[in-house]
Amino acid sequence: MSKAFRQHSSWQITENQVTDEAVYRSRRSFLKRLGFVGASGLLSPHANAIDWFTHKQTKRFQTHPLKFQASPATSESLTPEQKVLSHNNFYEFGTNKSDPSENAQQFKVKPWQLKVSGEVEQEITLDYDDLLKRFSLEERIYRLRCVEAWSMVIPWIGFPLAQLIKQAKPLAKAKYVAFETLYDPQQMPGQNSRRIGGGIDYPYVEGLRLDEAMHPLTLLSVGLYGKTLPPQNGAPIRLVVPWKYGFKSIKSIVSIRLVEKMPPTTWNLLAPNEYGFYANVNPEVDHPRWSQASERRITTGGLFARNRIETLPFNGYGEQVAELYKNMDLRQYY
Ligand SMILES: Nc1nc2c(c(=O)[nH]1)N[C@H]1C(S)=C(S)[C@@H](COP(=O)(O)O)O[C@H]1N2
Ligand SMILES: [Mo]
Repeated sequence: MSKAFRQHSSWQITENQVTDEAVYRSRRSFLKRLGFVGASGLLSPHANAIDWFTHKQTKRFQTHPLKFQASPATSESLTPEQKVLSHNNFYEFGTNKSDPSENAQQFKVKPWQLKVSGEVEQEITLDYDDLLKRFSLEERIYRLRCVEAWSMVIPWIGFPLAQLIKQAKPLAKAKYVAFETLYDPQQMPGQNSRRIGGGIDYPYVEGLRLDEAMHPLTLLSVGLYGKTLPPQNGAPIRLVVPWKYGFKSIKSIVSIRLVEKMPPTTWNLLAPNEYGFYANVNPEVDHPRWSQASERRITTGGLFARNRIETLPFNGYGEQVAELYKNMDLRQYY
């Protein structure tokens, strides 16, 4: 490709300028010019022909504003909401970054049941309203570092996992916590097809040591950017463990089980030499196929924006969490 060809002309819009909103407006005005859109919406005779055009815009999942204690200001710039909502890993809805936001809009979060069980004195079942109302919600602005070496800064809303676990009263035997995503192949096309679902055995499972789960930074998130979670980000409730690679932050959770032994985890089952149980962000331990020393921070810039930054040990949360691993060889326990 010639150099001139690669440069953007002023009339060309770059990827980052194309918001859903802009696409929606331009499609609508195009349809209007063709006479397909009236004050009351689509005219039925042409609905089929243009269905593929409008389907995604007319049936978006509805999120709701939340009441929460705002986070103190931070120096880091937040990743734009539109990026947080459209660049996702959620293999149950497909393996491309745009698949979850495109395929998950019909996802049903009501009714929902999240069960806390296993080695506990008090089993707990939370329904959809409990998730949003049983605990006071707070905002946490966290960096999210994917093992694929991209990262974001996201204003989550949720409550510490420790609060829920304390209510269940863990027994002395409980040493680990095992998490499970909803299994519903009817709703999640990736669970129905090894091709769409990336060859993973579902349901997606994750785990933490009990002391990691009880750490005050470990969050159960029910929202982001002031509203309830959209399905592509793990509605109605997902884990956020900011010092670990993103795959530990399991989405759309239905089960939290306190257990005696280290539980199996999805990515470790799939490729044990590439993904460990701990998965602490560590610039000194490379993935067998790429370096983990730096990351691409997803900002407003496009693919070629200069946004490569150094990756920090424990994703920059070492002061708070390094103590949890003080006698461990982090090369062995990656
Ligand atoms: N159930 C489930 N949870 C999941 C995943 C998944 O595919 N399925 N992907 C993980 C990965 S690899 C990352 S990086 C984060 C991405 O979260 P986000 O899309 O909200 O940014 O979700 C994690 N949780
Ligand atoms: Mo990830």
